[in-house]
Amino acid sequence: MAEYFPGVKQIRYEGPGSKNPLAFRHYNSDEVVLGKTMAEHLRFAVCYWHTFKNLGADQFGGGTIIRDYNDSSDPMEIADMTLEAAFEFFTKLGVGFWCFHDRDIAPEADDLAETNKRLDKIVQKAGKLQADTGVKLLWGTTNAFSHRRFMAGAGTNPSPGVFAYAASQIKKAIEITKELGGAGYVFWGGREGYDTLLNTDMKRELDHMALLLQMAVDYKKKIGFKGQFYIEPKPKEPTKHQYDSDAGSCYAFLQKYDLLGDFKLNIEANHATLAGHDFCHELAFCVANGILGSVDANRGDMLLGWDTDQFPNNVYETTLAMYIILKGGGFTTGGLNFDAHVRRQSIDPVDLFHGHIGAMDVFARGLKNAAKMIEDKALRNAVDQRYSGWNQGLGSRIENGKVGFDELETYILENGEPELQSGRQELLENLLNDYI
Ligand code: XUL
Ligand code: CO
Repeated sequence: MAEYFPGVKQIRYEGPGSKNPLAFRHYNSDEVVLGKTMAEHLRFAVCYWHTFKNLGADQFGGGTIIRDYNDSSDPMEIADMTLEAAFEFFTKLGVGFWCFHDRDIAPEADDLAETNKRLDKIVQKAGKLQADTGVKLLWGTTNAFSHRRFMAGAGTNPSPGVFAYAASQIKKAIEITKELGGAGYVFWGGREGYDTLLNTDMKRELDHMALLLQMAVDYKKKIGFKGQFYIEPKPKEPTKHQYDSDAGSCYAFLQKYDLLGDFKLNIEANHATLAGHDFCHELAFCVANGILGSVDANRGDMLLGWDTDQFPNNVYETTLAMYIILKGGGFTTGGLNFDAHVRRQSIDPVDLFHGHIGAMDVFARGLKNAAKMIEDKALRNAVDQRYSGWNQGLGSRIENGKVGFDELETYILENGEPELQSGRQELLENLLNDYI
């Protein structure tokens, strides 16, 4: 097999003092933190689409990045070479997992039967590379948003024919995810929404989306796929309004259609900010409601209003994120997938390593900081203290449903104005900074 990253050797942990840009300063895969290794906690995955298929194109210009594994006029030869390059990259970087869309790994042919044959060929090779390297599949997914047939959506398309096409494509993508031992499968509805209400029957579209997901659940059971299904919320882009706009809207949708038992969420940091939340809000909402599944780890740019998909680099954010994830029990089937790409000017293959090394280190620091916060219990004690009024007396009578409006009014008439307490936000912000 050709070597596509010849200038880079295995990336190793060299500790915080290292000046080697191709080494980890903080991510030490076997180091044990709170009873598990860092690799087990963080479950890092490289995404195929941005890392190997994205060649730097944007709205104003074509690709800027030239790769050896892309140098052929035969699309299947490109697919073969790209897969080899990908597994070389995963191995040299030292991640345990990868993620892909069906159309990332094998190009679409003239009809579905031929397309599926191409997929089978590549999946066979991927299975062999997984076995040779030990790299596993975190999740697979379907690209039902790039082809022109999906311009008005997949499950929410006004045409039943397009709905059927999407269903067929998802069926195959679940099959290959199962074949590759995937721990999960993601539904991201990039075009499941609308561009204008003038041509949209929203109720019908939502009902159809639920039907598609129910069919996927039925099929998953039929073929015995044991992986976890996830929905990945995003409010907009490419569509003006996407139905799965944030964790709250996904939760309501899953409850309404009785799908809550079969789905968790895959939270992406940049999607949270597009929804007007922050990453940690979305994580905390999921933990509070038992639906945190996996994470697409990236960041946006405060001054740009679109999905810039940059690599995470903010220790403050990864510390709080890991604190919330650990308090929620940590990852089981999910992990941290770097849904991020290098910038258009970062044209060298080594830039892919710099992006991922920095991202892994910043989450490793987040994990270690969060573990200390959990051990010290300082934040937890402050929150427990704040809500301690609910543990006895009036609070416990309210929580246990023992009182109603009449009793509460009597209580206030007898006891007068309630005592207030400080939120202590500044103190707690200082406390968090002490761990960073
Ligand atoms: C798009 C996005 C997708 C999903 C998988 O913004 O995040 O790549 O992660 O379809
Ligand atoms: Co994503």
